[in-house]
Amino acid sequence: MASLAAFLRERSNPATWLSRTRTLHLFLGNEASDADSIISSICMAFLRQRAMPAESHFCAPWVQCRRGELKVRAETEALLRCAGIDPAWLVYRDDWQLPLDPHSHGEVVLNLVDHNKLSQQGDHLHDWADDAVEAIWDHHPDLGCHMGAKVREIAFDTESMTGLGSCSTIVAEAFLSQAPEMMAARDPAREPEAGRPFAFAPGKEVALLLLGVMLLDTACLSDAAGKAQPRDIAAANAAAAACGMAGGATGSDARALFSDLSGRKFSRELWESLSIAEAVGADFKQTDVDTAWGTPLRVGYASVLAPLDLVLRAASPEECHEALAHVCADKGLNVLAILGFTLSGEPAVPHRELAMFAPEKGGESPASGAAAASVAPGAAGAGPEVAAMPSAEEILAAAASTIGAPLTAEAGSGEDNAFGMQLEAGNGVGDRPCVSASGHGRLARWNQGDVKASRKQIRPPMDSGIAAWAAAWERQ
Ligand SMILES: [Mn+2]
Repeated sequence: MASLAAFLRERSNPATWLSRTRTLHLFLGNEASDADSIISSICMAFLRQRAMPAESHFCAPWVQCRRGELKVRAETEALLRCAGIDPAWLVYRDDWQLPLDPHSHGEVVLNLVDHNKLSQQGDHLHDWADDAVEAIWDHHPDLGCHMGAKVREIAFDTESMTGLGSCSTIVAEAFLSQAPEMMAARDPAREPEAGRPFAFAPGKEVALLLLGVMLLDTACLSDAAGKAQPRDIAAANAAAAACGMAGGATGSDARALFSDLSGRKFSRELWESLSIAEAVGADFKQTDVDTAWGTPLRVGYASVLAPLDLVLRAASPEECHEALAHVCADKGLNVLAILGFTLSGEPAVPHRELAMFAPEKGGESPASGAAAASVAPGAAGAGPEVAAMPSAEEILAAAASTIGAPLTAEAGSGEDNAFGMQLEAGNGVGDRPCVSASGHGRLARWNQGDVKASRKQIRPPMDSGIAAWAAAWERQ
């Protein structure tokens, strides 16, 4: 069995991917392209290739961020290098194009890892891709798409709104059941290479990669973070054993691995070096919903791992608003939620903040031109008709109400709101109040009492609440 490094090197030139004589199996992580998405899709492609004849089936991971965007994902880069993988060997979203016709070069099928609905973001996926999804391995709420896929393994319980801590857990379980030798103990006969903590027999780097992600996704299996489920703990222990780590996934070796990766991920210097636009793009997802006024409404969700005061720092509240309005114009957003997560102290105590920004001009989504044109005939002779749409104030209020977040200090007890949203006191960026308005838009900020509620929990009620509101909206 070739090593994971050899497997990836062999796939580093995407010009060799398509061939008339075989099926191309692409493995995609989600649009945010975090450590879980990148590592899980790489490892799953490696495992699936093992079960298929190479002459007729070619498995390749396709990383869904741009090549230049990996540097913002410092913990992922470090983890790859620690396992002997050069990030340059990976093929990124901007390195390759999906063929317009999936049958023009032999069959192309898609495998979704760490998400269960193909991304709407960008134009790099063609229409046929929706029907080419063959397998799904995920731990997010099931959006009920790609129902024809042969495999739909989605570890999320909609009743409790909780899923497995990491998609890497599912991948590790698959290795343990299908190729246990690849997750077996490290090779005692080999010395660690320079710069690496352990010596791996070929194929066993997988255990280190998956363990690193499981620890990152569960804050080192911490109870306070509330992410790790028994399956995560079991898989992490198996992976730690494979790496020969003393004390399993909670021993000193694993804790050292976690604190190195987490230190990079939460690095103040890293987040300080990013502009508002770069910070928003570091871990970003979006949803489009249909509206009563015609043009789709686009909601963005950015996860950031630094205090919002740091991420939103600007010379003045107006400059902060201006930068956020630029991001929204760039991405075609009508509202942007920024979810801040930080850890402090030892043992680490988690803290969450939330900001929502609605730009004054609204998003210019790619569809808005066509939709606006379709409204025009009714207004014949009345001059150019601008379709009525809600103001930034209305959109912000609607978005906030979907998660029970108060927009006035009186309502801000935090106790009764969904997710314990408490309107933040007015300090931080200049003298901005917790809800601030400018010519660029409106910004609201909350402290979040429920530290266990991440984007995975907040996005579904926001998506469906905004969709219901937008579909029923009438001009006041
Ligand atoms: Mn994940």
